[in-house]
Amino acid sequence: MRIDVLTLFPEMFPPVLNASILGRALTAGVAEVHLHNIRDWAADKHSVVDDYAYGGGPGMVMKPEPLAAAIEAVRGSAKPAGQTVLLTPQGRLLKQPVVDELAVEARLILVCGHYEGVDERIREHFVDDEISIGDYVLSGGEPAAMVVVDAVARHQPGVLGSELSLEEESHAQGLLEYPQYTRPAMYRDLPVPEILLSGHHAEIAKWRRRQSLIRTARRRPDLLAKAELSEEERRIVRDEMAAD
Ligand code: 4G3
Repeated sequence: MRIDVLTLFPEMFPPVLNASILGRALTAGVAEVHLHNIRDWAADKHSVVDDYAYGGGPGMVMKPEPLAAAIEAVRGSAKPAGQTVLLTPQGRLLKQPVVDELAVEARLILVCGHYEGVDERIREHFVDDEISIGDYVLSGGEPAAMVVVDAVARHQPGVLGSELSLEEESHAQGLLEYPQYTRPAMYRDLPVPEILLSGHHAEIAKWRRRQSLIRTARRRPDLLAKAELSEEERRIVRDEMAAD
């Protein structure tokens, strides 16, 4: 997969992209991220990329010409063009199914907005999709683009964990993860749950499933509406919700 990022701040990306599992995946060539400075497509000698809003009001708006030129140039540089996605608080919310959808593309172009936003004509005529990573406003779309790169890269074959089936990843089933422990078995006066030390794999799987259900019922009851649960699992959830 190839991801092109259009941004006014390309220097924000390498420290994040080169770190951790994501960094290893990109170094291994599992995916390529190409960074482009939108300012390079500004036409005037001062490289102006923003301007006042028509109709007045506070804040600046990103001008259409540099953005359009950047998108067209980057689209032309490889085939197939792939989806052009604007990161914006007004986009559809990024959830695992949206990640899964983006992850199968051969190419993605991520556009990071700044100032008070992007000229509406860019949204309408140069962008295929608008995505928000959550209901809050950032000073720029860059952190949101990094979230998309990370989430999408995790799905590429060869990335640690990408071979886990949807069966195994509890979030894919609409549940929260069960609690995890590692050594030591006793930390200060805090023991690891005995079942996990027992070696009874079937019992451990049952315990984990139950913990996922309890945790989801407590923290994210909204997720349970879509989760596929057995009658026994529904009972566990009901009991947990009743126990206040
Ligand atoms: C306004 C994305 C602001 C319009 C971007 C871009 C939050 C998110 C911006 C626009 C952002 C998010 C830049 N803030 N929740 N700020 O994904 O197109």
